[in-house]
Amino acid sequence: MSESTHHEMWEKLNMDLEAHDGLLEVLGKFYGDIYLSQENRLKGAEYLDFVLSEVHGLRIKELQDAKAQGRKVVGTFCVFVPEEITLAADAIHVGLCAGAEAGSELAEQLVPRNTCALIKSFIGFKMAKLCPYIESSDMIVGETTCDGKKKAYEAFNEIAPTYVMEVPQTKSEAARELWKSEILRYMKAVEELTGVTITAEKLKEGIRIINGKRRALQRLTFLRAASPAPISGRDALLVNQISFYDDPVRFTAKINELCDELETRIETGEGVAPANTPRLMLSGCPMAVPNWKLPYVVESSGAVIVGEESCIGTRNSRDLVDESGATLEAMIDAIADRYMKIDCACFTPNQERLDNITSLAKDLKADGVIHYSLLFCQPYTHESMKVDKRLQAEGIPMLSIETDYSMEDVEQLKTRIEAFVETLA
Ligand code: BJ8
Repeated sequence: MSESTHHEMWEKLNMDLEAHDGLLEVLGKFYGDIYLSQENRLKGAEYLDFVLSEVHGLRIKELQDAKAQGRKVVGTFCVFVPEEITLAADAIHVGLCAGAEAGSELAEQLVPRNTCALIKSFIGFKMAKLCPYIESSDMIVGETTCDGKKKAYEAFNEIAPTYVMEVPQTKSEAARELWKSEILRYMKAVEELTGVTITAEKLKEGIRIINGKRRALQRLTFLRAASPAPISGRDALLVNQISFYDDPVRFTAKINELCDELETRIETGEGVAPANTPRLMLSGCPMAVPNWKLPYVVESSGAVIVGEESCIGTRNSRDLVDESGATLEAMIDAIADRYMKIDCACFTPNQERLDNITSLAKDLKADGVIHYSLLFCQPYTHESMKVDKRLQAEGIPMLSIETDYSMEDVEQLKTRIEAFVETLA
């Protein structure tokens, strides 16, 4: 498909073509510097490169073609929105979180300056007409997680109608009931949107597909325990990022192929860095495309990343939906139970996150953890202190980083990370 056909499509989506061309140019260069410069990349990374190069092109064309055939697109910002339900209504589920600064100044007309970069980014992308996913969405779903997002959706609703799911803040029985009722409400809304009635058969299939996707991601996580590290943290993050955009069945097949290749590498002792390279795990806020800053800095500072404890990482793949339920009711219960296990820092208390981080760091044989919070993110900045305390008690060193999407602090981050890595070597 030619660039000019893409342009026609973007124009129909009412995007700002000039600004968007500028964005793609910067991104292309950024991707080249961060990804294509890597050595010993897997053959399966060609799929990642292709999907990313066409993330605003062929994938959007696929969405438009599906829409022309009557299917609907649901855009989301949080791993709490159950993809199984979206799929059961024959709709397509995509992530809308953004990881670039573009449009952030415009976003400050709607949300305060001291709002995290992730929120400013999705609002900015909409206001600057830069995101073909937002423009392709027939339904945009927000959620009551952190205060920043809750209030942002009220403002966002003025420029893009947003349906909001009420995510509870605790893990009590009452909270679980509330969450189940929210899943049912979402189910009804998606049925109304699509005109499709969700049957037990359709939901079972949705659960099977999304469990398949999560199993492939779990397999990748597990293989990264090998030494030397068989895949870079940058590429593994990209796999997790792409999981929010690509067709889930195609994605699952490709990631399983990539894992086959990883297994062969592990057998032959091949890796992306020597076996004695310090192994770091990232933990904290999600890193949306194209937020590759921290992984790049870490892996340019003499370390290799072996895991991501975040929603664009293990928090989204760790738990599966129980597939044994035969009735619609049993499946909804299984979905509610699975999603209530998400250990987002918006919950109080959130002890299980500390347990999960500790066991993941041990499983992946991480020498240390970098806790990553976006500036102005209360929940994760707060929990970084608890994570630090817990990891200290376990004898796992931790470095806490607070940053945003700008490149201004790259040198400063590099200095801190290099010093941390030296203590681990
Ligand atoms: S389940 S982590 S995807 S809410 S960085 S916007 S928390 S101020 S992203 Fe998240 Fe769902 Fe939780 Fe996961 Fe607020 Fe923090 Fe910004 Fe954040």
